[in-house]
Amino acid sequence: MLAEAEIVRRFLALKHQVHPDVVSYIREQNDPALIDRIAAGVPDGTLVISAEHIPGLRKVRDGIRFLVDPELEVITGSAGSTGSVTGHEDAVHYFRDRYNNLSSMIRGRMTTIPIEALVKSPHRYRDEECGIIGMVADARTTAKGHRLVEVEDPTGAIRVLFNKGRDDSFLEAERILPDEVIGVKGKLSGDGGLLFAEHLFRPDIPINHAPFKSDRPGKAVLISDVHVGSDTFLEEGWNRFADWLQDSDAAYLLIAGDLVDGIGIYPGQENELTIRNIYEQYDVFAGMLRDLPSRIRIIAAPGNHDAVRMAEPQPAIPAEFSGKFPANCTLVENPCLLNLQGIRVLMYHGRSFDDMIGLIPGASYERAGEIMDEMLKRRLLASPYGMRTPIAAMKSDRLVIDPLPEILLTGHVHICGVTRYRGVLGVNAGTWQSQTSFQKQMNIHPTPARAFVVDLQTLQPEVMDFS
Ligand code: D5M
Ligand code: FE
Ligand code: ZN
Repeated sequence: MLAEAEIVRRFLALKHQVHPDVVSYIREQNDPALIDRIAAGVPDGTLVISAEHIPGLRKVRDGIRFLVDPELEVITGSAGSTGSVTGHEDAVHYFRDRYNNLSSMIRGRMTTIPIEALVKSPHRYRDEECGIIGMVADARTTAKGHRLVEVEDPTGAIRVLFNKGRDDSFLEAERILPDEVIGVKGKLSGDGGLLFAEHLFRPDIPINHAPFKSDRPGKAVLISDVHVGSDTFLEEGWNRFADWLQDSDAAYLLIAGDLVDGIGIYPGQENELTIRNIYEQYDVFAGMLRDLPSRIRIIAAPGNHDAVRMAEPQPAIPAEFSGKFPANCTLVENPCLLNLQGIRVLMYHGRSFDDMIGLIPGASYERAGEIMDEMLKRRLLASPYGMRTPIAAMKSDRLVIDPLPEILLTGHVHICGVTRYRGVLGVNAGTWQSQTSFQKQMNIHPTPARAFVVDLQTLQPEVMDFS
């Protein structure tokens, strides 16, 4: 397989710069002749060769949307859809489901061998390039700075070494997270105990993915983390937002969790609450929603401050708390997949940011967009199991990103972020709460009182500042 640097060099020799997507495509195709074929077809004046210059690779839109209700459909995560979580056995189903879903996204792009075959008869594979797909059981950096990853498929387990000195995939290997599913191509050690990695595959988004765009006008407003009841909730900013909504042409308002501040969420919270009763917090929030134009369809999910179980998927806010919510508000689970006139929106509160920011070198709360890219590459909203993000091991893995949405909406970090990764728009919608004492300690500087407006015909976001 050609090294990344070699592919870049060959394009440079032909006086072209090249996008990393194209480099990884050529490596996956394992077809060096593709370089000349691509270069031959590039129009004059092209600065950087991108996926659209690959001959024969057409943009594919996973097109037709069948809509029961053409205005609003909850595809997954409607209230009450979360099944029961029972005992230990479901963890096995859960991980099998995650593996099946994610491995099938990689399988078409590489030839693979069951791990058991490699481990049991290494002599048969010693001199060839071997491919495996497995879930990451453990990932660590060795004393010499290499990356050692234990990978499991349904047949067995093997250790994979990413050499820091030679391999192009090393930078990506540093970002390998527990419980994500990866493909690896490499060479087996003499005794079969170790696979020396040459290329890392992730489920990822196809480079020719084209998002769906609505055929009729429609705008969605995206917000998160309202935190009603907290003494740092920004009522004035919210009122300016509510006034603005009166005259806006928005058809939808999506709220990605932490609707209220809750009670007993962190030690000493009672000293930072203006409303100390959870029912009253939801009633006040309900009143705020009732004051918004009733023509707007509101969709609201819970977050880690809301009065439902922490483990994800989190159930919708129950009737006990939502009695006074207006009729134009639909309560959904966290996460949920919505369909707004053909545009799929994956809404996830974002508890897993805490885990991913801790594990990914260089990641920061200030750049939530980069973490959303990492979620999309892994096709997982939350990768590690058993860390800060509690996950309910159900029969199927609702944290797998499938099908692809047009928009990924998150919150939780309280700092706005926007990204566009292979056609998917990622928005972290920020918060309506100014800096809390906890965030001061953590050195987190929120960007409060903002709302994002997305035009569903163009998928262009616009940020509105009500602070
Ligand atoms: O989260 C508000 C902010 O605080 C968000 O930026 C994440 C951060 N946060 C929340 N919990 C933790 C923990 N346990 N460690 C580090 N950072 C955290 P909210 O969910 O609104 O409280
Ligand atoms: Fe929050
Ligand atoms: Zn939160």
